Amino acid sequence: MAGTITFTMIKPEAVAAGNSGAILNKMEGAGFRIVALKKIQLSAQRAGKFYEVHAERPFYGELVEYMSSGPIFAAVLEKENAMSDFRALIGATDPTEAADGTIRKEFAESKAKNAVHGSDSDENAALEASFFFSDLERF
Ligand code: FUP
Repeated sequence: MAGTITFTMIKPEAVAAGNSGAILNKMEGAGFRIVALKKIQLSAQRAGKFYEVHAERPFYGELVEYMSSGPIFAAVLEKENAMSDFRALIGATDPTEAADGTIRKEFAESKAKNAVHGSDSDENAALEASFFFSDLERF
């Protein structure tokens, strides 16, 4: 039976540090199937649109600047209970609070530069996946 999907990004600091392969390996090792994957650099405008829900938060400007500062990997992942299992795999937003064995614990630099994104609901996973990928790019 096909699982549900979630959406992830490997963020600029993790890509620049050469951790993309290790992070993707952790995702596949945890049972997530890569449905779509691409390396892309967001413009500030596109990053601002992606994070529009945070527009009123004090960190929004820095978040947009950071997420457009270098290339990222965007991916759609599939697994049973993908969204919630993936949130568990990446760990807390702040790496100092992330559990041992999580991706953010191992790879994140800080709360802002926290290595990976993971969708926070099934609805957002579908919206975020469609922000980056057409149906023709998913296998
Ligand atoms: P998460 O769902 O764990 O990615 O966290 P949020 O949706 O709360 O935040 C989205 C992104 O905003 C985080 F990945 C990093 C950034 N952020 C900050 O820079 N400072 C904060 O205090 C909270 C979030």
